[in-house]
Amino acid sequence: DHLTEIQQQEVERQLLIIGRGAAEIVPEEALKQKIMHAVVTGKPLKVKLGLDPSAPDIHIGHTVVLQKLRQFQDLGHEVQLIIGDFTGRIGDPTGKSETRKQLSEEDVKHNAQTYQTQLSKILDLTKTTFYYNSSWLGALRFEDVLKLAGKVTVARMLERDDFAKRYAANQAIHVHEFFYPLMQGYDSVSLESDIELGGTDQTFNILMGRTLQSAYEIKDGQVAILMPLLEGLDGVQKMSKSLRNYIGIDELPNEIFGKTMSIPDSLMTKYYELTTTISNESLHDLKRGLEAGAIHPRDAKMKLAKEYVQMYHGTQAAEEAEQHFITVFQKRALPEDIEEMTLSISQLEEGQISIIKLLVLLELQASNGEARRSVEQGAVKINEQKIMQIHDQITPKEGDIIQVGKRKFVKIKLL
Ligand code: TYR
Repeated sequence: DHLTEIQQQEVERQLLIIGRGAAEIVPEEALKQKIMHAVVTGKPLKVKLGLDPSAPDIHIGHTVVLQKLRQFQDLGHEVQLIIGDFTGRIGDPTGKSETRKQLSEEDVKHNAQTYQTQLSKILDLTKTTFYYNSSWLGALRFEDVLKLAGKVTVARMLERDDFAKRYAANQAIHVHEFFYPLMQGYDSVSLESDIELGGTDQTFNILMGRTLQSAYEIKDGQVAILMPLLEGLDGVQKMSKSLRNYIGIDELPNEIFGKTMSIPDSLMTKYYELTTTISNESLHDLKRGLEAGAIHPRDAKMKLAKEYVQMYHGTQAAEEAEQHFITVFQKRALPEDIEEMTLSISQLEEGQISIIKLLVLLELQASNGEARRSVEQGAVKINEQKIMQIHDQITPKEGDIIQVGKRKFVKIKLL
């Protein structure tokens, strides 16, 4: 309250930007205190993000936290980017039902290198310091490790639900897996981070950092900023390399464009909010427009696809990818007289239906099994867009054209 009015406004402005899209901020009050402190003293906050280089590609799912980091940088704060070359070798057990295979030192080195180049497309490198956590974790002696392990109880470890589940199900938990959260937390001790970013699945690990900072007598422990997990192209599961439902930021422009066009309509605002730099006002307008039917989801998607190519390959590539998509889409000859099939709204669930069910209902396929095989073979298209996953949920619209193979077409009539 000894802030000037201008300082107070600045604090509010920063909180608004930082809060956008965040699933949770823990503890919220501590964030405000930290920002107030930064505004008054002019000392930037140290904002940490760790990435385990377990796969060499950054995808749109990762950019959710990266965009948030960029917002911090634009507000004058500094980023501590940890390449988890040491943690990456154990692999984060978060969300895993089995012990992960440990990566080799070689893999980790190679992946870490491609990360740095890709990250420079989003972050302001003048406000980013890169760290490799092997540089401090690798230097700990056994007695240091014992001291670290002495700060946390087994009961607390077992509070983490994936550990709890495995323990209850008599599935192995190896002791080194308990070290994962300790190592991640120790990174925050080592760098005295003010804030740590992560997806909501990182809650336990990040709060462990806060606990350990306090155990190592660092005042005002780090604040957790937890971002929602972004569903991938299938619209259901979290975007990830292993599920092949991702858009890599290093993919070719036409790939990025085409993949973006296959995102379910229902996810448009979420993608815009979390993965683009669109202003809060424009975001609001987009939301309203889509809800009111004034903006067609397809147009919103075209714009998003172009935006991604522009962000990761530049303006010219964006123009070209858009043109390419339009030409290919329009050139492909569809038969003149496509049979219309009626679909009743009551056959949908909240406007949606699984692709398998849809194919059978429209009599394009005789059975679920047949439908599944066609999707798996890449033979199913909606409005010329290939359907990738058998568990895709579709939002059918009047006039949509569903195609199986080269010859079977149906146009949807909604009733
Ligand atoms: N556990 C994080 C993940 O899997 C990566 C990470 C590693 C985060 C080290 C922080 C850290 O200090 O996404």
